[in-house]
Amino acid sequence: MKLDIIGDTHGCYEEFKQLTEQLNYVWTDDIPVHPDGRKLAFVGDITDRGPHSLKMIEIVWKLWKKQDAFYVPGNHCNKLYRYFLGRKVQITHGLETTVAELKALSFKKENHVKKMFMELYESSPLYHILDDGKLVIAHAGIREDYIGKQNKSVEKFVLYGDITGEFHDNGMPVRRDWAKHYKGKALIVYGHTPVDKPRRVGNTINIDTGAVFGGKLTALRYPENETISVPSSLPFIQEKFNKID
Ligand SMILES: [Mn+2]
Repeated sequence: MKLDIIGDTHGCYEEFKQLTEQLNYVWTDDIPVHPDGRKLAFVGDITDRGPHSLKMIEIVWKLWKKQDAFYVPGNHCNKLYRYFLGRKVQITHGLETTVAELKALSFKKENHVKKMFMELYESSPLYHILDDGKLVIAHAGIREDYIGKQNKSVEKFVLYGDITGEFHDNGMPVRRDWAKHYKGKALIVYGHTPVDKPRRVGNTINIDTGAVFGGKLTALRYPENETISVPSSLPFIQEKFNKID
């Protein structure tokens, strides 16, 4: 299985397009197709904050429908899903940009996007175990003892990470560094916490290089285990990047 795993896109369609072109995908009918049959995988958080969230939903849905992509949900995906269910969610922390894009559409088009996203979300596992267990893709990462399990604790972990319930002064939740304690054999590929450059700790790699905060959009080529990044076109916001190492 040959994959290109894409970090948190958050509506950064231009960067996504550039990155896939650098990975030798050819865009046909508005989706990237690889001449050698490589597939894409997304670590989640495809929407919110960035300029083209709905385009990302459409592309990921189309690829997934053709079985040309794997997708796992992130916390922003989970919130958008709850919004579509009609639950009371706060239209903040980036969801406001996605909702504004939706509101600019006709009712029919809005409903079409909603249907695509809900189908994608409902059909996707909390995390993917691929390549005979050698690869795990989870939005915020996963503890070794959670691999293979499905419950509320696992869901919370893969969506939000190892959060303590406390917050930093800048409003960001305090997260424990689970990767430092991970001793498993499977390679864990994740995102969620923006870092300046792909962060490898043991058998884990964080590929969220903060595209939506003016950093980079990164892909991990698997099984080559090489990263490739393109710079973001958006303004750089230093305080959004995690400094812990
Ligand atoms: Mn996230």
